[in-house]
Amino acid sequence: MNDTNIAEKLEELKAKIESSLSVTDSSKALYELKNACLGRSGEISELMKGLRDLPKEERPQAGKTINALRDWAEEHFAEAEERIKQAELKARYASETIDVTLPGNRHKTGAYHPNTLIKRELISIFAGMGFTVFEGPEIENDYYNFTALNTPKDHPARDMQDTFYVTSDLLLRTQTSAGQIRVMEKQAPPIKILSPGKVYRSDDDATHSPMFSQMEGLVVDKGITLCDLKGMLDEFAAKIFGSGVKTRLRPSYFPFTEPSVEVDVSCFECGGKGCKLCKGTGWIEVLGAGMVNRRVLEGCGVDPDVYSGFAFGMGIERIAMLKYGINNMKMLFEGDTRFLRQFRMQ
Ligand code: 2NL
Repeated sequence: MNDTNIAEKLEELKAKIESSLSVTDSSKALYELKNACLGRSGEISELMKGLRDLPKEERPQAGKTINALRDWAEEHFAEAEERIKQAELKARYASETIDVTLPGNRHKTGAYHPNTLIKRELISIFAGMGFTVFEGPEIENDYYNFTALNTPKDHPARDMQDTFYVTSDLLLRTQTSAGQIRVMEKQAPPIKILSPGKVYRSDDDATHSPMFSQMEGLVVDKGITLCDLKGMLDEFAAKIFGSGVKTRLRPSYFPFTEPSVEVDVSCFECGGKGCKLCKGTGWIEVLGAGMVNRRVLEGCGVDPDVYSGFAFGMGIERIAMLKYGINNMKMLFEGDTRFLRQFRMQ
């Protein structure tokens, strides 16, 4: 090998590198090409090694030329590296692009049971009037469920409510009043409590379920009258059924209240003119109430000559049916999701 020989070889190599770089488009191929050219046993290193075979005086010039080629090659590889890196990044960004405007996968959401919706609405209305919530046990004893509510063993009112007994003394509460008696025993007036919860009666037909939900309220203080009950009911009726809805009291009977009343609201469907919902009467019965019987107050250690109170109780299912236009009570107990999902309202 001599000088001209080397110069030719270098030109050849240069041309080869140029044409190879122009068709290389992946960093892996570029890496291999660079190794073959500039690596430890690459073509340029081999040329350097070949210097040994040249006559001594030619070596410095030839070495300079090879070094120049190495510099040239390194520069061109660096350029190609940058070009390929940018192209690969661009391709990666393109392939990983996410269209954030595409609709997402909807998560299925549940719905609150109508009973839950009504219960919450009632609690919110009465909480606004200063009531606090008290939930008693579902298994009660005979005393709290009956005796304390002026319904002793031989009292005919016991026939009004067929009871599920657990033992001869323990039973499934037939009304949430049992829990309210516990509060009256423990707490001195003024008392203003709301008792929501499940109650049980051995009744089962199209309009009665052996388990249903009740909401009771109790107010005891000095000077409480039936007018206070009426005023509170008016406020309640307007809030739950709409402003303009009035209430009407009709005489009734419960052993635990005296006097006792049935409470009707003016029909929110027809405004009182008479329609299918109110069966042409203009009124809809929604709850039972009354002044707490003095025997009940006495039994709880509350002096009926100093204090008086009113109490009311309503069926949550009944309110739910009226408010949501449900015509079959069984819908509220079957758990059919086609029915329940219609209450997805939050
Ligand atoms: C109805 C009627 C009523 C009461 C519940 C009550 C509670 C105590 C004392 C006196 Cl601690 N009374 N509760 C009073 C009248 C009626 O419920 O039809 N419920 C579904």
